[in-house]
Amino acid sequence: MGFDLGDKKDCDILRQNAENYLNKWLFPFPVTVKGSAEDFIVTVRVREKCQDTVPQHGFSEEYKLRVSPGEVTIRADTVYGAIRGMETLSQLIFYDERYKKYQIRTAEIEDSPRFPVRGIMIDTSRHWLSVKVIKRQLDIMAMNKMNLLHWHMVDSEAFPYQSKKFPELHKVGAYTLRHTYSPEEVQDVINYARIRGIRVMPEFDMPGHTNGWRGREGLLSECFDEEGKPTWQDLIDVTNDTNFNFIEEFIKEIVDVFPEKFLHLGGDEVEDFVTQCWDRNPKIREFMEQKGFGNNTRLLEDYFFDKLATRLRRLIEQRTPVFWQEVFDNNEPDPKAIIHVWKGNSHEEIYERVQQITAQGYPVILSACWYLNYIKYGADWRDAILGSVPSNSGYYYCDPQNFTGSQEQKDLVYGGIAAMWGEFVDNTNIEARFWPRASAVAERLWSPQEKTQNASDAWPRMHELRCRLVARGFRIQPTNYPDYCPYEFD
Ligand code: CP6
Repeated sequence: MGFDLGDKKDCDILRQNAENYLNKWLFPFPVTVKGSAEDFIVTVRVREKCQDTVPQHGFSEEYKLRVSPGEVTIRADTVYGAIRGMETLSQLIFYDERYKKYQIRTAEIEDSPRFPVRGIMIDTSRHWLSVKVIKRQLDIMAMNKMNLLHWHMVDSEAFPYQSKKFPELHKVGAYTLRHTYSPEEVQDVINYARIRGIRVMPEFDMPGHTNGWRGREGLLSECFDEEGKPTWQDLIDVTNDTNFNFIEEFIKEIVDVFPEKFLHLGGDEVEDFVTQCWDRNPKIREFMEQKGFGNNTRLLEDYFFDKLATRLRRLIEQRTPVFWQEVFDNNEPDPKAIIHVWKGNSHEEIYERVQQITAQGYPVILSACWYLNYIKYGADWRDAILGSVPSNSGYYYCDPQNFTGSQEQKDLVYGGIAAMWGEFVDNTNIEARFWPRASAVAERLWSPQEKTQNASDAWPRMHELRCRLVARGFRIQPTNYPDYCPYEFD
């Protein structure tokens, strides 16, 4: 077996994937197409150029795959479509018990994703993740046809990002100098993702969840407990213009480092810290008086987000800002912003929020249904997980367009991100906790609604994919159904 890449012989994306599928993911298995010669060639034909492409929102992942005794062909508009086709081809290979050998199913497939955004979120603040482990997740994502890594880079606990302009941030904020990401490592992750048709969307959360930024003198406002004693500083001092200069300079660097056009700026849970850090802070209170905000800290939040938008306007011209849903709930997001939904106690409640946000014309990315950091006994990819809502409310059954609204509203639902907050995961357990639970999300976001109504139909696919990836050396937990794999991990 080999690949004929046609006029794209020099394309790094196609070459590296061809090599990986041949040497790593198909193993040294002697694969045959039933009824054809032992050896065969996969013809890959791609319409658009490969040179200098970076996957961006709305990129085509469509492909046509034909496997017949006489020929194996992958046709696609983009190299990213072609590599999705290579993955499907690899999944058509099976062990034929009768002939005691590996064979490929014949097939005629035309395939493309239902939603443009299909991702996972990692949190490298609460626990550091090695580049090696992040890359393993990127490999598994590609095998699940996911296309976006949301990198929640920093937070209250630690600042692992090594800034070129502001090295004091990681020097003070990282757990240790080893628990960081150098500029070379960040580029390595971005490039590894690009080769797999995966975008890397960084998040720099502000103005809350910012204690990790403590290396920057004067950035955080002083906070006080009930007795007036100094306490945990987790909010930016938004009254100081120097801080906006700093944010502007910092984001300028981020825009240079990350080619991804979506830029996540957080905005979540600001109100958890408003009492300690703004209400009880005399300097902030005085500023609020001056501005005529009285003691309404909501107005100070608005001031921050307005000023952030103004200050970043020039930079953001080539970017789309993404905010957690509080910025929609409590403030007025930039009209260009995407709203990232993470709250809601049932699928119905979540659909209702998506309905309201799209009614205001904002695009939505959904995570609320897919908080994979929650664990409990059972097959949560399929069954109840949210509050006390019974069965059929697992990850698989959440459909982001399942609300009453216009076609325009439905089109504003860009997709979803399975989130894994880092409090209880690190290099030792993130892989098994993510997968195959995120595979249920991947199928929901890729496949047509009418073909994905039923988790019992999905289970054999989940199981098959899980075993296949176990055989490829990934630590993917069982689908929570008594089962076995033809190849067991050892
Ligand atoms: N950190 C940040 C977190 C969470 C959020 N933002 C979070 C909230 C609730 C749960 C898990 C995580 N740890 N920055 C919310 C978006 Cl259950």
